[in-house]
Amino acid sequence: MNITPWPSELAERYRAAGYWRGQSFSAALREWASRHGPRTAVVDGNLRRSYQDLDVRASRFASGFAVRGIRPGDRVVVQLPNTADFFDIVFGLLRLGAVPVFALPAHRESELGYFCRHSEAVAIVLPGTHDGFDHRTLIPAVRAAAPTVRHTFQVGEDLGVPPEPLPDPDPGALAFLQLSGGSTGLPKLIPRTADDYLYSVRESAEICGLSTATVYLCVLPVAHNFTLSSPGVLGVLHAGGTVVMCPRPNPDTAFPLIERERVTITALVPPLALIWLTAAETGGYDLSSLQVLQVGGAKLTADVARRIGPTLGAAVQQVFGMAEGLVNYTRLDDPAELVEQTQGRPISPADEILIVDDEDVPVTPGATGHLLTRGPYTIRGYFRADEHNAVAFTSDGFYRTGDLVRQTPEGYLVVTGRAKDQINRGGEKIAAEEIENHLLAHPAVHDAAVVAVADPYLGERTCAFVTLRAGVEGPTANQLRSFIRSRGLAAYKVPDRVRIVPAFPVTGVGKISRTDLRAALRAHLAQEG
Ligand code: OOB
Repeated sequence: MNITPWPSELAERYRAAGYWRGQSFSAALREWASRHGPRTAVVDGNLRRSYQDLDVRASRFASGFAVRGIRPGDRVVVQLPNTADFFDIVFGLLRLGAVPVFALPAHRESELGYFCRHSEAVAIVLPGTHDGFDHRTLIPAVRAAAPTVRHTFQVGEDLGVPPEPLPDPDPGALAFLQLSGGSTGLPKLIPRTADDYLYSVRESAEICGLSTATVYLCVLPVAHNFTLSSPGVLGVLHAGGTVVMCPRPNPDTAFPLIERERVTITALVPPLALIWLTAAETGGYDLSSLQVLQVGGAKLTADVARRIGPTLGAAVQQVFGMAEGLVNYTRLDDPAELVEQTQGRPISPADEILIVDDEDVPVTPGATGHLLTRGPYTIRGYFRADEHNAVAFTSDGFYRTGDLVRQTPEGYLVVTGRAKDQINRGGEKIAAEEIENHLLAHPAVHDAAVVAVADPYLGERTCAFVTLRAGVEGPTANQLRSFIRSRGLAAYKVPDRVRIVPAFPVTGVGKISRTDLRAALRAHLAQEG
């Protein structure tokens, strides 16, 4: 089974309420093209593609993948930078009924090999050289890790062929796999269906006031859930607006695009919002078209939220979402207090929110607790992860987000912390255990614990505590960082600091859990100031 189904009675209710429309991505694209045909859908440098173009190219790419032996249901790992190619490849695969697995451009052989192996992918689509790195060099390692991979395709290759008619994919079936931030050793794959995903896309577009006048700058990696669907590029296409692809997130790249294309809305993580604020203060570009700045992925402080309006001339919208489903938005007409001090409220009246204590008992209203959720676009289980699903979901199907929140009397959520062993490095998620396992692979390392350190700019950075084996020539902290880098993983996962200690600074006796160990080390760091 590729997806954990919703209970049939609930599924019926979601259909009856019009949340699930029984429309595939392929059919959605066809509908958008018939409604908005000649309008500009995507801008990438000097390239402009109409809705009609996207639809025609999706059919050509779908058939192109088919003649190369990709079949409906086959998984294809895609690593796509922010270019117009994204739409050809992803809509091509979706039209065929093949299943994209959305890797991020920062991923390297360690992650890509794992995604291919775990999803039993038959193909991988990689960029050539992107941001100074030649992704083709990853191919041998990926193939060695995942013998199912029969084809490698390069972004920018014209894979299109004259289209053949194809059967419409099942809107209730697995459409694609997103990545979880993860808190255990290996990232989990998140199975999404057209039914559930397109519901969140339509509602998000509505909540964010998108229309044919919308011009969205795609700054964060396009395959991330925020950029793809909250409301993201799919929300914009649903509304008939224009997506402008931004190849790099820095102001020097983004600001001229905002000025030239008269961008109305964009989405950033908090550290980027800070960089943009600083750059905007020095002026130089006309950013007056910008109406909404969405900020999400990590906690935005009220102070920064307050600076956005006056400096960028845009309304701020907080977005607290997760690739597993649930997305919360502050609304565009909310009072300043809610917009600055909360992370919004859910998309749907059918989103169920539970805030519970350590024993899964609901806390008193307004108190802080663990956020659990289920609803019409929140998954019921990760892809092929039975053991993990048993702990990540309650027996009645609530997803344990790992976030600590409280709810205001208005029903808005305030994120106050996190119970999961994850570092949120400016929106980029790092599972402590994944990095610990890489450190433990070093022959001189006896034990390792990775924790978050507060950081004024990124919110959090990573610190790895390491003890070495007795009697071996020990590596230095820098050598350990190089070792991690040599393991072939995304650069943002390399620990910002490595501290070699004689023993873990844990008081008390007896065996302690890794969670407790990490907590003790965090406390130790906090004490040092
Ligand atoms: C988004 O999705 P993911 O899957 O990369 O990460 C989800 C996690 C949440 O569980 C939470 O821990 C954290 O990221 N998070 C926030 C936040 N938004 C996400 N923590 C505090 N404040 C926020 N505003 O990050 C994501 C997906 C869709 C839309 C927006 C973000």
